[in-house]
Amino acid sequence: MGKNIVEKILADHIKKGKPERGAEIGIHIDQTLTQDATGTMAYLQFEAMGIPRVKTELSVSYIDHNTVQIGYENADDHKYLQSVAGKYGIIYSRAGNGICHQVHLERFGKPGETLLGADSHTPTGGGIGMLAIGAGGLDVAVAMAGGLFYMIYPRVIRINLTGRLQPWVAAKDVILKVLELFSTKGNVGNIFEYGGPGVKTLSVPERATITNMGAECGVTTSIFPSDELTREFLKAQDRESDWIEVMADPDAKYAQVVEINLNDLEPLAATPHSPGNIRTVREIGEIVVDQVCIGSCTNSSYKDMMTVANILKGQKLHPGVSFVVAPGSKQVIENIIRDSGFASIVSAGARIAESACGFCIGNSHSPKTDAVSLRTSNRNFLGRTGTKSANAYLVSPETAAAAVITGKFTDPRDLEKMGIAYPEVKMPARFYLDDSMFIFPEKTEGKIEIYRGPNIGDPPQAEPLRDKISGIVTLKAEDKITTDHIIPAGSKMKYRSNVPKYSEYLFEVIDPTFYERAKAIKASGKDNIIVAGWSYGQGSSREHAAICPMYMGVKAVLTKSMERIHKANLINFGILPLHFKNEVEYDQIDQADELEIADIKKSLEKGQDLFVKNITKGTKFAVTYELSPREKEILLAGGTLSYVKKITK
Ligand code: MIC
Ligand code: SF4
Repeated sequence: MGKNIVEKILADHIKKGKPERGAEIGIHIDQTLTQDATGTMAYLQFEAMGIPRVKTELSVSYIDHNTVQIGYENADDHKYLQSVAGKYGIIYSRAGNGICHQVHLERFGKPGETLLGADSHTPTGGGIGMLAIGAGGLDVAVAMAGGLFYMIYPRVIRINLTGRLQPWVAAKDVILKVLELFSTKGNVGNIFEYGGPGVKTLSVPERATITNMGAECGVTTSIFPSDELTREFLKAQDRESDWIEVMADPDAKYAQVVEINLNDLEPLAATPHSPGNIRTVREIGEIVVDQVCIGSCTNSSYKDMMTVANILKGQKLHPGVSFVVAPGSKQVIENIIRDSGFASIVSAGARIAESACGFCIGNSHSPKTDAVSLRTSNRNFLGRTGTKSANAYLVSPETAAAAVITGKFTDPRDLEKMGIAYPEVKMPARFYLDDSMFIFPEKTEGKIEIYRGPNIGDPPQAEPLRDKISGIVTLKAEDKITTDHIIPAGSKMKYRSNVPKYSEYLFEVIDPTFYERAKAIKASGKDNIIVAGWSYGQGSSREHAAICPMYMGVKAVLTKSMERIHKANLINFGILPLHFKNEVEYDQIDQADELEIADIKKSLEKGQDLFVKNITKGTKFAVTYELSPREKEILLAGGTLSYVKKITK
């Protein structure tokens, strides 16, 4: 029987478990990537494992998130990461070299291999035919130490592309369409595999835009075939020898097949405050726009930048618009300078931001109060821009550029009426290349001292699972609570290496009093328990959304459903992830209720439901869990770090 691409790559990498849908499998990881905001914790944990050198084929440590450097904290973290990279055989990508996913695609991604990244948008690598998966930093640390990565053997959904995108309709509109079809919840355990005759009409960066934002659907990853266009892209990067063909067999089977005719698509936007709220740009109408931000790992490639440059050539920005451009990498900047695109962007009035995450994570360029902000990034969760009252819309570079000129939401197809022709951007046959912003480990010989400034603390340690949880519902939250709600990034992200301080901002965006409540409950000797609706933990891979709750004494999270990476992070840090057996029980719990969950160990061992006694209401109800035997052992050991130490003793 023929195989699809996912089955082929998994077959080459599976080391534990059976290739059966829904089963837990352990796979070998060829490459890893980390970024600085998740990386400090990942490397602190890696250090604690006591392994002398990384065991992967290639590991890269990128500095791209916390590059604002107000105060010493970010710079301390960078120096720490640089010293760790040198000591343990990791390539260090310096601040200024670009956003991890863009740079990794350019310089390191390899078709047919596995990549595990401490960032949820690692699936960008799927654009080049890699099985690229986002995970918490601790899982990435384990992979660097030579351990397997555990995942559910996926359900593979084929997205069959036919036709060709019409002028002014972009790859971003393809993934926004996918988000319209699949939404941001209910896709755990699936992988999107793209195929069909439309694939060959999309360049590698366009494919990468599509796989990047599959993360918003909550799928494990997304992947395109590796074909002649992939070969050309790698050749232009002077990496043709990294190319292999990766194709699905003609008779490959899929759990589901979805058709998208590229001809039929039109410019789309994700409206506030979820990437799943999709409308056409025409439907939205001519809303006045205050800010346009172009960049982020979704849309910051050479092709994106040249498209914007060609649209803006000879144009000036509208007086009402603040316009920010952050090219994705140093390579992108150097190539658009050489091909005269940069001048058009600057001349149009762009504020050029560093090649980094910047505006995307609310780390800079927060818009004004109540602003309408058009962004080419991938997430528009409440407060993520850094301005809680702002309304962020996610659009293509074409739609963003149109608003720069008109000052309002504009279907980019209407630019033709203004005499602006559709820019057909050709991919260069050869990029200008310069790897001098990487520090390769062989150049860091000798004994390297690890640098630890005052911002670097010890990784907090979970405690072994107790048989009884006796606690208070510290927070009852709704559906689709994202990790941006749980622990904000932006200006608070500099505390990533300082868990006690960072914990003060838990749930700040939805409930600024959470921290004080949790502190008081912990001080009273009770446990903290979080209750939430569907799709808890959407979004980022940040394990601080588990570490900080753990630090505050959260022992269980009880939800209607939970997203993959967040659930793994909770387990890694010893927090019990539970589900309502009967959803109506959610309605019968209130914040501040006192709950008791007893006989936990015996029930887990026997695979039986747990029972929650609601002492306040005088009720009792069953809750369930989806935990593999390995995950149960991790919880019993007190988190992954203790578990790894135990099994490698
Ligand atoms: C994000 O886009 O939310 C981030 C910031 O890149 C996160 C990682 C983090 O929180 O450090 C992600 O996507 O995993
Ligand atoms: Fe950086 Fe934004 Fe991409 Fe996250 S989504 S990696 S913050 S650019």
